[in-house]
Amino acid sequence: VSGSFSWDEYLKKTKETPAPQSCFKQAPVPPANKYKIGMKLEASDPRNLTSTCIATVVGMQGPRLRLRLDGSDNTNDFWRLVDSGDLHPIGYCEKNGGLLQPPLGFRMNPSTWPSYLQKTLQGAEIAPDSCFTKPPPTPPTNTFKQGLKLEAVDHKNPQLICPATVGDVNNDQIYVTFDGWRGAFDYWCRYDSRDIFPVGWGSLSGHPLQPPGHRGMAQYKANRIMKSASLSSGLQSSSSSSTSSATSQQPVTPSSVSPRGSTGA
Ligand code: MLZ
Repeated sequence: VSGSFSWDEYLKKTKETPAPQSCFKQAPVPPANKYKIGMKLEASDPRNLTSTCIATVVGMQGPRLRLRLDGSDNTNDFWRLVDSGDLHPIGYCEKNGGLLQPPLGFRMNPSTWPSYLQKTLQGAEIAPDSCFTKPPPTPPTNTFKQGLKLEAVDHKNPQLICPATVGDVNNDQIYVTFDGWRGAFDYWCRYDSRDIFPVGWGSLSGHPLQPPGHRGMAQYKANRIMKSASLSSGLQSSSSSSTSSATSQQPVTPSSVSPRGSTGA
């Protein structure tokens, strides 16, 4: 499925503009991923942000890690960039006067946590310091504009990064709308979210990029077929011009999503 989508062609067809790199809290050159599956590190518990827990790398894609908190089940995995500020080497928490905590939903008796922790770390493969990369600087202000294109993590399917459009801007928030999905996956996030990327980030970083949804893709393909058909068979201009004026608005335009623009973060 992925690999068939080309931003170049898509942007030419839709006559849309990518959001510039300077909008994003992302390194212009995606960080190298030096982790290995099975390595352990410290991570903030996404469901309980004041807790630092032990996490294991259970998967990866480009510079993104799929993490599972030790002592939790396998239904609460989460993804972080290798240069996320939420990740630290084992020992970091204690060095800074903290205590490692059991994850929310620790499956055993809380009183067994200290011995569980000790056993977990014994003989474990510990992620070396060289795996950790400082997070990129935060752009001073929100410079996104409605209608600019980007790549964004689908929060309902967080392993996926998909073509998206800024549907609205409100102070430090932007509304991420997914091309071709009629709003089902759209969300508000901060402009400095680590889940949004400049156009081309997927191919630069080795992370697959999903194609736009059916609606966008159908229009995109129809446009291509109409063009080649009219070129080869000399279809007259009235039908092809009405098609191209309709498709030039596709996929889902910012104006069609703005009525939902008042929902909060
Ligand atoms: N299989 C899922 C994936 C949807 C992904 C959308 N991303 C914006 C579905 O078809 O619902």
